[in-house]
Amino acid sequence: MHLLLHRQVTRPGYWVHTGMYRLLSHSSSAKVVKRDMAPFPQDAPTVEGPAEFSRAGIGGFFQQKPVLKNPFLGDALLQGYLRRHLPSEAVYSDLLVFGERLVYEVDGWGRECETTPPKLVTYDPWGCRVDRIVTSPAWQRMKDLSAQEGLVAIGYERTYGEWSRVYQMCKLYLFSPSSGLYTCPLAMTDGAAKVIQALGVSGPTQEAFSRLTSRNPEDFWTSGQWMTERKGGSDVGSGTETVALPQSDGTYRLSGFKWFTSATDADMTLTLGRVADRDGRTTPGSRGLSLFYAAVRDEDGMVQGIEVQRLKDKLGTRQMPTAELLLDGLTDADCLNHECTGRGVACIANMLTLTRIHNSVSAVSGMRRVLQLARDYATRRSAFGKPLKDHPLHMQTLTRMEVETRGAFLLVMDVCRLIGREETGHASQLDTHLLRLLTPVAKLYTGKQAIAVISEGLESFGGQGYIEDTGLPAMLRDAQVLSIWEGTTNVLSLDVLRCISVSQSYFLPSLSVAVRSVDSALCGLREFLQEAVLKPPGYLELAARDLAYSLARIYIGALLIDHASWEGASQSDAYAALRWCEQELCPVLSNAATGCYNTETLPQDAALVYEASARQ
Ligand code: UCC
Repeated sequence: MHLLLHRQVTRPGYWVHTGMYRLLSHSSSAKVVKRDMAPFPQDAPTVEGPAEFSRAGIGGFFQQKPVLKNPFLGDALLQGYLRRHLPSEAVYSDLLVFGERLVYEVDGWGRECETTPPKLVTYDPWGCRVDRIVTSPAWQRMKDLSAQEGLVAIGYERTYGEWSRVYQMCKLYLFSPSSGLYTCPLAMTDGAAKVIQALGVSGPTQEAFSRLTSRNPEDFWTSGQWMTERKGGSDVGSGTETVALPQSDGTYRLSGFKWFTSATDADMTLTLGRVADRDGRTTPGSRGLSLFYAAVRDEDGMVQGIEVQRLKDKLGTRQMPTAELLLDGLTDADCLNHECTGRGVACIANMLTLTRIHNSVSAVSGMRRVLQLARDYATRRSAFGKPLKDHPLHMQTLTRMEVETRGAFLLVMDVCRLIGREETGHASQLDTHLLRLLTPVAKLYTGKQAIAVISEGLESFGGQGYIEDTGLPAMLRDAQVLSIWEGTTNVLSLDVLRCISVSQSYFLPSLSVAVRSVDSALCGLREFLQEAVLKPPGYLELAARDLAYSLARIYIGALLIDHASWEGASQSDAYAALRWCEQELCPVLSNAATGCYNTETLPQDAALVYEASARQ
């Protein structure tokens, strides 16, 4: 029977399947399969193999998979941006070599991090509580690589002055999609180093700072950022229950429950708590919060004064441990804002700025990676008689993704440029205000863009984009967190609103160089703001998200035009600017015209959402 269904005919290197395959495929001719094996010598005798072990009639066609190529070489905008702003041979060759390393070494580790997620070992075999978080070998290799490649250090060595942050973030942008989410601990590590540097490197934080910024894997530390407690992660002022009890040696003992702690295998952390007075009383709200530093592990890597309650079961970011921690008298915590207790939120704000920038870099890098794979695939996959790349509708979709990605890249790099200027003392007052304003704008906008672009990217692989072991679905799962952690879209929209009320007069004139569509959107934005301040309280809050989107689109439009006007720009740069400006740049104005920010409709909104809920 088998022989009938599956007859093998020899020819060097080829097997011919007939019978069952023909029945299943309604094909009139036998299919030829190129076997992945050394060809038989021409004169080899024909040997009939055991048919039950030969391959079933699975047909002759196998789709070629998308191939990851050097992501630096494949990124025209990144190269153009560096040629324009940081034309350094050393930077070019570092990124080129790093790009090769990513393809041939690191990308596989990233996959291993995904397929070997961390585990919590609560007890040792003898019943002792150990709370050990076991991560994959690949995750540990990522830590060593991060130190060697200077992924945090570059931002502090400042070899390229005000452009050092751009250099660092370009490298992280290449790394991120292959990093198995190791960019998360790096974001917090970078943020912690910046907080420590801003507050003054001294005492216990001296060693921490040098370890966080080290290029030596033996010395390198990562940091956590424990801000979220059970009462919530957005309203930190009222959600933080952690109490800090002063000790006679000047340190503090922390007691509380941290609900989300990312990359919990970190060596140290920054966290918020309320200093208790002699009677154990604390000050409520934001004013009662102080900032603490703690090295969380002993020399054997064991946590001290902490119980790891459990690891979170997450939609994505499964590569890294996210834990619930009971701070059960975490000892030796140092208060970093002794002189000004109650300034905890303001003191940790530097960390928020940097992690939000890292978040934006990760968002744009995910967009770029899915595009690089999708465009490669479009050359390998044929449908309806021609490669996908020759189908105009498919190409239109990729073009739209490309325009989104270019816009996001320029926005994010501009924020990196601004932080570089601020850190090296080159920032004007306008730069400082723009940095404060654009950080949440970039984070909220690129977080949402990444989800949309990566989702579209998956679709460009057809059903294969939905298949787990292609590695593609993990990209979408991991993107979903980008709009949530480090401030949700709405929380950041409200932050943008806070910044505008401070810096409005500095922001608007800075875009006056943009072309007509950007100009008219800018006029629309000005008009909206002028009218909005006359509206009843609550109006601007309802408009906050659309306002932030309008700022992002207008600013990106101006950046694309600016980049396209550079003498080294390509035709594609100009085309990207044109395509970007085709969309509605100021949605807040047109939505305002519909009356959708009027607070009178709030009761109807609630009635709509809760209709029938009372009957449940
Ligand atoms: O921890 C998390 C996950 C870690 C993983 C990190 C990886 C990320 C990248 C990965 C890449 C792959 S998620 C949890 C993170 N939590 C948040 O992001 C908090 C979200 N909530 C907010 O941002 C809120 O707006 C709060 C907490 C800042 C609001 O608190 P308050 O107490 O109401 O704050 P105020 O009163 O608005 O501000 C208090 C002070 C003010 O300073 P002064 O008093 O001088 O005016 C503010 O100007 O803090 C200042 N401030 C800021 N300064 C507040 N926010 C900022 C800011 N963003 N930048 C500068």
